[in-house]
Amino acid sequence: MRHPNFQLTPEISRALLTGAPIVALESTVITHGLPRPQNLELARNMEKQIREHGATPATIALLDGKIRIGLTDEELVQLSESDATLKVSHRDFATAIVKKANGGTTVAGTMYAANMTGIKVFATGGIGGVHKESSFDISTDLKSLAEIPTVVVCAGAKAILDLPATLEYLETMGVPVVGYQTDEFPAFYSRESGLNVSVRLDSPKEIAEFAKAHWNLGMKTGILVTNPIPEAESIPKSEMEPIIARASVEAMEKEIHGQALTPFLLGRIAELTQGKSLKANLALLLNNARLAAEIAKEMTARKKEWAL
Ligand code: PSU
Ligand code: MN
Repeated sequence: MRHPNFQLTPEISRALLTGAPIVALESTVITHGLPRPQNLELARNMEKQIREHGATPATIALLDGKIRIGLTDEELVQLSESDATLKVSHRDFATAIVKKANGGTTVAGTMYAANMTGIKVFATGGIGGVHKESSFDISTDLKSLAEIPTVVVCAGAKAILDLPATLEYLETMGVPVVGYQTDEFPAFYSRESGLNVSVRLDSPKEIAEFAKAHWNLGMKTGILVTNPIPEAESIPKSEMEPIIARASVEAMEKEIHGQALTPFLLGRIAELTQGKSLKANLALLLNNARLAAEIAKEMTARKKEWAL
């Protein structure tokens, strides 16, 4: 792929040429989602998990205004320590480019860049969605899921969001919501939400076959794969609800809106749970990296059968 604003590492270019499995990783989780030094540790561990499961990781971010597909370890360090990073969703790419800025790409931003490059599988923690207390705050992540044909592996969405409204939006836009070994839409820290997925699939192979069937029909949407947090690190819904409610009220009182809202809520929830939510967050991210690597392997094995 040749584009003046994109820069791929030689490893990713090679993997793309040989049709090897690749998993894209977002970087807003590094720049805005997690505190230091856990952000760097997590970024390294996600890459490691993906390699150990037979795929090539492609962390996507902006450095000096270039859209970078794959980062060196020094660059991961630079990104994780940088203070002046942008949170880059669709409308922010050109800003980062003209200002030669560093930035972490959101789920939406990462889907865009991965798809431009030809990477079809992407692992993240939780997607953005429809916010609760705010009258018209809907994440670009949902629009991207409606428009960009990639498989996004996540642990559902946080209960800081209006989960029923988020699922309604995805239904309206024709986005399949897959439950991996579950019938229930997981709520990030919690395995339960009381809400249903559109289809339950029990293996990476079944997910790859589903993606093939969906896209070979001419569907253009993304596919959201929801992977519940491992039992041992999960926090029950009843324990999270009051904490989330308190953080949301504080955000309203402090008049925090827009791009700043998700990072504020995540930080407050980590404080209020005395780090338990952070531990859960790290565990589910690694769990998603593993599943995404398995799906990428199954998908590359079937590539020739695809109309894409
Ligand atoms: N949800 C999380 N952790 C995160 C994010 C969401 O549990 O770090 C990040 C992701 O990068 C996501 C973005 O794409 O926040 C959504 O932000 P917004 O709601 O401003 O679109
Ligand atoms: Mn928003």
